[in-house]
Amino acid sequence: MSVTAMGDDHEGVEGKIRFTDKTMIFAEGGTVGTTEDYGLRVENANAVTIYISVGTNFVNYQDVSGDQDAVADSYLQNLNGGVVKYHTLYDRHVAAYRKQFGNVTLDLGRNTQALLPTDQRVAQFAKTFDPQLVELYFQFGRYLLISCSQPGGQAANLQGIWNESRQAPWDGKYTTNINLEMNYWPAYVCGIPQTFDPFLQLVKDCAEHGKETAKMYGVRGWGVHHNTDIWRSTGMVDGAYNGMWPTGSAWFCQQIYDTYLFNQDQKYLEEIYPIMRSACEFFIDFLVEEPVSGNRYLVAAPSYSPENAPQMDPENNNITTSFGVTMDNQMLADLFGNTIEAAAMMNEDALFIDTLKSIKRRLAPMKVGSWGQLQEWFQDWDNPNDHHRHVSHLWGMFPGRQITKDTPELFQAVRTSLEARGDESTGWSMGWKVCLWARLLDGNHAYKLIQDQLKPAGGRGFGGSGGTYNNLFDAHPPFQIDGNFGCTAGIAEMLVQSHTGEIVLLPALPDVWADGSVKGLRCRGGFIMESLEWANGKPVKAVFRSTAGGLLKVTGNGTTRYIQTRKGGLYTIKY
Ligand code: FUC
Repeated sequence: MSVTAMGDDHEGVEGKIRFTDKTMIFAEGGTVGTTEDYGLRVENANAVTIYISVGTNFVNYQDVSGDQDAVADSYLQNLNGGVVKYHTLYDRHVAAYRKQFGNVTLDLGRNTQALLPTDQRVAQFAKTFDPQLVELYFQFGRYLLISCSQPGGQAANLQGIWNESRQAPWDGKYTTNINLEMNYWPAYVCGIPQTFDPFLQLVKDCAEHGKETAKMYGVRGWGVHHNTDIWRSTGMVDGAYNGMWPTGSAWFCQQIYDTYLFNQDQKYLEEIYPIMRSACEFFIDFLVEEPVSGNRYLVAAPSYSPENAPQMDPENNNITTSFGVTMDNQMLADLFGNTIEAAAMMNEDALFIDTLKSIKRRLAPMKVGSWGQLQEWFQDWDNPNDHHRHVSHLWGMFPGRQITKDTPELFQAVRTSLEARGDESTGWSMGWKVCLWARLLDGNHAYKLIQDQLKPAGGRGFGGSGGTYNNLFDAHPPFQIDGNFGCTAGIAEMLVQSHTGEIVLLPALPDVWADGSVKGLRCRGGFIMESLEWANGKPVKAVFRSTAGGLLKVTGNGTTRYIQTRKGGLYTIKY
């Protein structure tokens, strides 16, 4: 049976997607027939296997000339007229899945809570210790990313592949001022690098399409604003309040370069370098001198601190557009810094490297404000009672790497800002805060955030408190998958960190996880942590595989070890 349908028109634009659903039925014994109202009738069968295949005319963001029928047919052809049985397909699927899932294990202990149904465990988690639920949630996050992001497919959007309605919240798109990037935080550290590919493809497409956006501003390079979609839109959407944020490309570049730090793959670097170079060209032309400080810092303007507004004027707090906001300054420092690093490895022209360096020197620095907070805006406008879900100005600590314990004043300022912001928020905001508290090296507070996130959500629709649904899906609310991924990455970040040029074991271990083990997490420098065991809150043994050679520097239990590694070598450290 075959049904063909069309995508809806949207905001006055004609729907262009066609899709065909072909359903094939194999009955063992009995008969298969049709009914007058276009249904199927199976009678007297012992067993029925139903195969559903869906094809669309989507080829890529510029091409919808595909043949939806042929695509749907091609999947059914794999059945070879029913010769290939369900069990064979199922076994193939399980084997392909296990290959990706099986290389990471986490053991934080287990108690009788693990015997309860999941809804009760979520309801009790904040008050009753249930270490296995964290392991389950962590592995569920890996499962979800494997399931919704595979090479050749689309990147995980706001609902992953689990949107249930034709009009998904926020159109089921990609919000680039946090949500899309958060989806990919676990990809490398949690040992599922292949899931990163669709994101990379999205970045490549935006780097191409975003040249139009650059032209709109009259500058070179490419740009993207706070949102994109399957059509790779890069211009401003949703008006100035949400959309006037021209720095999305800087975040994309942070994430694709961070991936290089993990995989150390020169071919990959060659692939991404032109994207980073071109993003820099955009900002070389786009940045302007700010008129306030007297230092003529180069800033992005107009822009804003994602979706927040300074609250110094309660009558007028919906005015957001600004310049030189902290997140932009951090992302630009990161972009230019990383591109300088990459440029040296790519034998880039010296003049271009000098230009990058001279721009980087003129970017606005981070500032500690009047109540000890890290300023969110260029001016000291932060309100200590502001509990906004976005913590954009803390980007320099996570996912960025500019604020560490080696910058103690800024480190403390992040803490002050985060304490004022409060813990409970939307699902994704709590996931981000798990990562931030891990980078603040405060395992107990990171764990408190996991408790906040793993509590029953307020409801299914908009509004209510963020948390987790009974099936362990994250709740903004409504359902939004990013919080699952943010928290999953945060759990890994509590166990190992590698953003400062060394690998730090158990940097943010909460007291309650005194004993445990983890296998398969990945570290920058091309190292796979084949295993880490700890007892009484201290590492006992760690085993690393080097995939690229080079110096392995590992800090654990108060000591630092240096090991010269060779590609493929296995190194054991005992404490
Ligand atoms: C941004 C966030 C919202 C939500 C939406 C999809 O606009 O500020 O909280 O996650 O993206």
